[in-house]
Amino acid sequence: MDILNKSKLKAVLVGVQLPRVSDEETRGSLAELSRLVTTLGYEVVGQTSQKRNSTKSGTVLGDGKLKELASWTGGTGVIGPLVVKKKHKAALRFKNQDEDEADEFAAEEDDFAEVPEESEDLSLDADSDVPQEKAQVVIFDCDLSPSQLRNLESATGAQVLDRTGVIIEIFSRHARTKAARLQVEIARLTYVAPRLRETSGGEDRGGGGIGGKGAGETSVELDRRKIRDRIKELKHELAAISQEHITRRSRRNQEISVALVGYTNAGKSSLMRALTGSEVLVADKLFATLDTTVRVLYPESRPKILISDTVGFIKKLPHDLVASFKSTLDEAANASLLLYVVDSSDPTFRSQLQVTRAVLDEVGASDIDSLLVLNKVDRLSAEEREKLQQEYPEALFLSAHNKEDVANLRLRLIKHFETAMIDQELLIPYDVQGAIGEIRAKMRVLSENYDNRGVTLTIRAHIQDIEKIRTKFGI
Ligand SMILES: Nc1nc2c(ncn2[C@@H]2O[C@H](COP(=O)(O)OP(=O)(O)O)[C@@H](O)[C@H]2O)c(=O)[nH]1
Ligand SMILES: [Mg+2]
Repeated sequence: MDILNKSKLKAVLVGVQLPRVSDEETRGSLAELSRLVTTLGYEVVGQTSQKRNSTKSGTVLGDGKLKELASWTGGTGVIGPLVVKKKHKAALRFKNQDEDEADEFAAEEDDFAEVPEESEDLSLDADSDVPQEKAQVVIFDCDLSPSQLRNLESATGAQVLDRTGVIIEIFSRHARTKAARLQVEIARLTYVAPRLRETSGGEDRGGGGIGGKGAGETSVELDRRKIRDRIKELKHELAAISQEHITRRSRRNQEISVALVGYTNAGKSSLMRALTGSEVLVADKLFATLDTTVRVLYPESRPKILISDTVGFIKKLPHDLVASFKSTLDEAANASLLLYVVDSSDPTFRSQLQVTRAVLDEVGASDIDSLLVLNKVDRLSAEEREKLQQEYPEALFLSAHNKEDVANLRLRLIKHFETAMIDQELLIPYDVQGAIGEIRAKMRVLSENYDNRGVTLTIRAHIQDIEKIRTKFGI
């Protein structure tokens, strides 16, 4: 991962605190955005937030705040001709966007007039975490209209993204199955369509006549129409495969897998790293080819246990994205075991757990075994911990940062799968080739004895797997 570090783009985050939203919520939401943005591979170098009556003004922020932000990115702080440096634009581009066009258009007159400027800043100096380095990307923790996006790019000279854009990009990286990819693509196109003016120049208003455009249809309108058609097509495809999907589910992967589910910040990725060891991925060719969110439990068990990380529930998930979020949970819906991970030090974890369970039921995971993991117990007092233990007697209490806890969880996982297994003695004559190697690779060998008839192995495995080996080698 160090190779990537050098080329990481630096990002600053901007929160907007509306009336009746507490400081705590604003901070929590920004912290979540920071994790999402880091997931996308940016380095978050600073952040700021401002109290506003609404997010509707042309630049969202007040003039003073905008200047402050622009000083972090090397921009002018005022809306002028848009100049986003090309090398800075590489980070997050939607597939259909034309990379070159963003440089060409200048802000249009109507940008300024479109939404009247709001009242002046309520407090100019909300908490800022001033970056030590120049940032190339600005990410807003709210939704931005196409013209706000353009105004902000103009004033900051940086690439500007909003929360929804970030989330859609994460989902598209996590969508693995055909259905999930279609679902996310629909969400992406729905998001992109109104923002098209942004990258297509939008200069030939009312033109028409060229390239099959309808009378008076601009190129943007044409593009939008194409997108609408594409969305329709995708929806048809999606409907056609949902049937297929059900049959695929019944052919559930033979491999044993554990899926970590829960809200972002619960500690899923930390647990994943601790359970699998980050170097393993690079070392093990087989798993390096799998998606990075699936790794093998380490030290390895027999049979191997795969661990998968999920996107994680997001607090303010825009409604349009709910369907595509659910589709990214496909990994979890196919797991052999679900680990519900919660941050036990977060006072809202109970309601989060409820939502998580309900959604997993909806995606067809209700018949999967599960364990509840109350993470971050290092943050609890002895009394708090005791109370929780009474409330959740079945739960595993641990800290992802504690090696011993993680080792215990590993044993617990192995034990979980072993309860469905049986111990069996197998006599393998010396003239049977290959059986011992295959058994060792796939199963846990409890003991071995050599005598003149052959090797007697005591193995612990699923009965079907033992039968398979017996049939294959005639033993
Ligand atoms: N104190 C404490 N912090 C933790 C623990 N597990 C994770 N964290 C921290 O919580 C934050 C979110 O963890 P992460 O694994 O990214 O959560 P995810 O969003 O569920 O993948 C990170 O700053 C972690 O270092 C824990 O057991 N104790
Ligand atoms: Mg994570």
